[in-house]
Amino acid sequence: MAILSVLQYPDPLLRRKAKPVVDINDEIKAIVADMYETMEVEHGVGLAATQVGITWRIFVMDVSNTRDQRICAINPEILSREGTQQDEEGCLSVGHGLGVYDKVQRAAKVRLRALDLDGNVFELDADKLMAACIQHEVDHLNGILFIDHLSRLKQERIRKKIEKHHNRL
Ligand code: GNR
Ligand code: NI
Repeated sequence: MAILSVLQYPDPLLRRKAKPVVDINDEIKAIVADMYETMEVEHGVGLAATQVGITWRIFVMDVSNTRDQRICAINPEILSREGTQQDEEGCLSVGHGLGVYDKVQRAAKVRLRALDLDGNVFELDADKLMAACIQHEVDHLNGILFIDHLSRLKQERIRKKIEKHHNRL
């Protein structure tokens, strides 16, 4: 197992669209194990393969306080969305550690369909943080970041904050 480095905005690799997994082989299983480990050490509630430079449609998630309810979603699809919610989001790839977070409007409830590590299809109804996380991770697999959902002004402020941090010395 290994801890993977998490790409940071504005890395163009974060804009790639991930490809469907065709065979859940040992390589894919090893990637997922590394993604779980990376999500854990970075204290994220979710992590998409795109964030660690891998362009397969895979995300991992654990929204529990006990950190013992891991979910791996391969080739995830959001089957339905219902209602709206607006909650604070942050991203391990956007100004990690700089206090970059903002409210994002998302569907309040989603139904997810994906493959698990054994290649079995599962469906999951989610709300609250889990619903936000699923939408955030599926966005990553399509090259979309949470800041894309914010106003231009807010995006510009975040971009400047991160740029300043990169130029610190
Ligand atoms: O750790 C994370 N917290 C979070 C909070 C609200 C909605 C989505 C998330 S996901 C984020 C980790 C991350 O960057 N995943 O891609
Ligand atoms: Ni993210």
